[in-house]
Amino acid sequence: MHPSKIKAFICVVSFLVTFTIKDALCLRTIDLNGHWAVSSKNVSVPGTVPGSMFTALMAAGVIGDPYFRRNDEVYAWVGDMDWNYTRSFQATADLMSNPTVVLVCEGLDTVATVTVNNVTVGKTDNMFIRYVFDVKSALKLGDNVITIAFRSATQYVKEMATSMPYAILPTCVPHQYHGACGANLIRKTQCSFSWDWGPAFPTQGIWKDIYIQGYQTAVIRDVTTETTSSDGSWRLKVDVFMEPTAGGPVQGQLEVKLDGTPIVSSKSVTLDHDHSKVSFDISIPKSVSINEWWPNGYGNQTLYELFVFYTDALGTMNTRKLKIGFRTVELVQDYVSVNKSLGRTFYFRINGRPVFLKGSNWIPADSFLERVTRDRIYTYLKSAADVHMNAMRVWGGGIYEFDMFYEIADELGIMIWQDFMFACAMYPANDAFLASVRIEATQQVRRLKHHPSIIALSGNNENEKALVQDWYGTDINYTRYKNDYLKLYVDTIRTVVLAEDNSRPFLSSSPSNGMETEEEGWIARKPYDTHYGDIHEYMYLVPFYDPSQYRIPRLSSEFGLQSYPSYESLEPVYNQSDMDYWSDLNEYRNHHPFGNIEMMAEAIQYLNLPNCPDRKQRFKDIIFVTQIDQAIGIRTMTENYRRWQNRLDAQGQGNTMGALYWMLADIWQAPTWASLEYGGKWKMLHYYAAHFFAPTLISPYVDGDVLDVYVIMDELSVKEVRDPVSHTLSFQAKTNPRPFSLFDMNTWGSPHTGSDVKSGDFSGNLYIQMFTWDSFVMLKMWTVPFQLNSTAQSVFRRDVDVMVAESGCGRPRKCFLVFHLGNETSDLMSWLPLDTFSNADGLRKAIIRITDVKPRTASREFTISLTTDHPAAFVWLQAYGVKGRFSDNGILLYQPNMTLTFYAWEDVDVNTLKSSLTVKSLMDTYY
Ligand code: BMA
Repeated sequence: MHPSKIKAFICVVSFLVTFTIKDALCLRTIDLNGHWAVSSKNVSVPGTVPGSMFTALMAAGVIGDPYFRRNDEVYAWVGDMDWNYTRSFQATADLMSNPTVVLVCEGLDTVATVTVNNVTVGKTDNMFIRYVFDVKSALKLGDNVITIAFRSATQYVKEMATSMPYAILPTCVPHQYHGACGANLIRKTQCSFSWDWGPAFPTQGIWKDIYIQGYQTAVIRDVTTETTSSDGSWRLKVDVFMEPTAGGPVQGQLEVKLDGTPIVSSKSVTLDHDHSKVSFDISIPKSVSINEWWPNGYGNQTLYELFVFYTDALGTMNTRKLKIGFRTVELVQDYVSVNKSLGRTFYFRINGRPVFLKGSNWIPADSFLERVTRDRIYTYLKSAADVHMNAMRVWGGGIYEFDMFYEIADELGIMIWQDFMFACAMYPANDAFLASVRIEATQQVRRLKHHPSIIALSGNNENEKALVQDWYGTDINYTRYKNDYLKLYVDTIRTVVLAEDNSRPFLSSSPSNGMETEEEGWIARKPYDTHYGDIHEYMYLVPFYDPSQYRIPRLSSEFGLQSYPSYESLEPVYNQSDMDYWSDLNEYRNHHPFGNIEMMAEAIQYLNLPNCPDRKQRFKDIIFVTQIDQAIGIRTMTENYRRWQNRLDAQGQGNTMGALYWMLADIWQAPTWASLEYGGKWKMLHYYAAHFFAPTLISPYVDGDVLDVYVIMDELSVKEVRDPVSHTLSFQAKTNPRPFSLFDMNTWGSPHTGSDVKSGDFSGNLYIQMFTWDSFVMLKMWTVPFQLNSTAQSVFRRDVDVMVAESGCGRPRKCFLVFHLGNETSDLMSWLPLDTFSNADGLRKAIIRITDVKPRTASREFTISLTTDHPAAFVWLQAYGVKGRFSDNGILLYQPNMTLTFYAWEDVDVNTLKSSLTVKSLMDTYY
């Protein structure tokens, strides 16, 4: 065999066997990740790539933990200086013999000049672009030096600001962010200049892989796929983007292979600069059985490996592997009724099935992206899937996430709504900026297109609304800012998307009125119209536990309330003297203007404020209270949205088909809207999400004076039914009722396997039980037979006063209701107090004990037994210092005994766990 063929053979075998790299590059001859020197005027430290100067300085002991106290402000100097990254490497004769030798920078942050042996090989100004620089003539045999000289992002934007013919608004963030100004003038993670939940760490560095490639003929640069289905058979379209060497055309062979199937397709190709894209359009015969990819809770997440091989005339091979899924996505925007003024629907159909989006919003998992490991992303997304989320929006102020993020979302069935990285600002629309965005958008769409999890692309976060409502003073020259808006999101980004990826819906903004926005010329007269598209809903001072306070949209892609992370999370970043709700540091740490006051104003509407004379204990208790409010508020809103999926009121409100609360996980330790703390610990809200997102949900609420109880079942096999006269939509069961059984339920809190979509609708009993706060005795039970004909249906309505009288519980403030489905004690339950906790009568301090902690046979699982001498609300367990989560938390304990499970995320012995455990409930916060 010719030596080059042997090389190609070894290359492919190692690729197929190890499966390690997405980008199997036997041609990647020099990996430049690893050790670099990082230096500025007076400082020089070793650095690791991928990485930033902040973590390099931290590792060298020059700076402390950037997240400690006010270090974001203290270390502002780091971001204001220019930093150089330098290293040496060896170039072999083998590499030098290639006609093309390029330096591939997958991600540079951000403004930089790249030199090799003092020869400038390229300049960069967009961290979302992969730069490929020709380095052939700058290289020499043997020792070489590469230097990447970064400009301070904060200094760069000052220059940019002066060069702009008019102000790109806003020129700065609110002072409460303790942030840097001008993030909108640089194509960089917008929140790295600070946000209302995160610190300013305007990083510089090499944030993705960097390597040198030499090749004789061509390399595969990108591969995209698209799957479509008609009449039960699939079509697979594969586009291979090649980068041929300069000069004359080169010849080779391209082959595409779908692993686990007989599908193989190959082509002889002739490539040059103008002919570098090769397309395969493959009809998959019906005889080849293809399993669809489904969202979490609706079926399996089947993925297929797709291999692409390029072999040139010399026998050199270049390969690429992707994991793809077969699914279709439609965004349905039909009129909701014959009366067109009532608006349009806005829901997703996956593989033809309407799916209610249940999920949250994703921001970067760390200010220092090099600290974001696969493990961390997995823990966060698995926590999302464990509470039955099926969707996540990647918010526009962060990054187009790492490949591993989308790979994990594909595996877990988390549908991704992907924003382009523009948020809460106007942006420049000059030629240079738009040209850069055009490349950014093209590259990102090509990188992401094959992921079945991505179901929508959207131009920006809230910029349409900001413009229409003049958030930043744009009315001073509205037309100018409007034209800039259109140039950027419509003429540039949308044009790229339509050319590159027509396989998923594109929305101009998140939120938007969808098709209506488009019809109104991309800037809606009334953005956030509940009759169209999606809305963001923030209502901080209303009674958060009352569903009637909230609007009823088609889809709510953001809604949230703040809460504090655990005391344990704050300990490494606060001093002991800061451990007071009203301390200066605690005020500093909340970037949301008046956030701390607002949380207290919310709390007093629902419960009595903690009053321990010891301020540290009081702080711990207030943390607990803020988590209760957040959990109840988001439960109230989410359940309300789910109840409205099959209803449409006279004003045309309803058919709500998605709830993505703001936000999933913290970037640092601070009070924010997150349900997961920095590091992944579950706040009470996350435990509540396991209930309010459960595939089968009992959803009680008080409608005026009436108790109304819904049963919601996502897993009904549905048909979309239109009323023959009004044309209004509902999602109705496909088949005849069959009795409800416990077998049908995925109980709350337990990880859902997602492979058992139900094929009938249900009949069964709902058990409604009345209790009082001062005893374990059930006063009365109502047994309610019902038959479920649609995914969300009211099955019981009765006047609260009548129920209070019938049960003899006295007055609403004394009572609460417990609900079960299937049988009287089933795990599928819900509860509802009949008054606020500040009014609750009969609730007193309970003595709650942890009586037993036992390891289970499954490793890292423990059974915890509890007893209480009195009903207790918001019973809260903590495992101090032990990473993991409970099967449930923030519980209503209305019976003397309960058992729970603790799922540890790392090895822990039973005694360590036992001694880490504490338990408290609401009444323990009063002294
Ligand atoms: C929304 C988001 C974020 C912000 C959040 C909370 O508007 O898009 O920009 O962090 O609200 O204020």
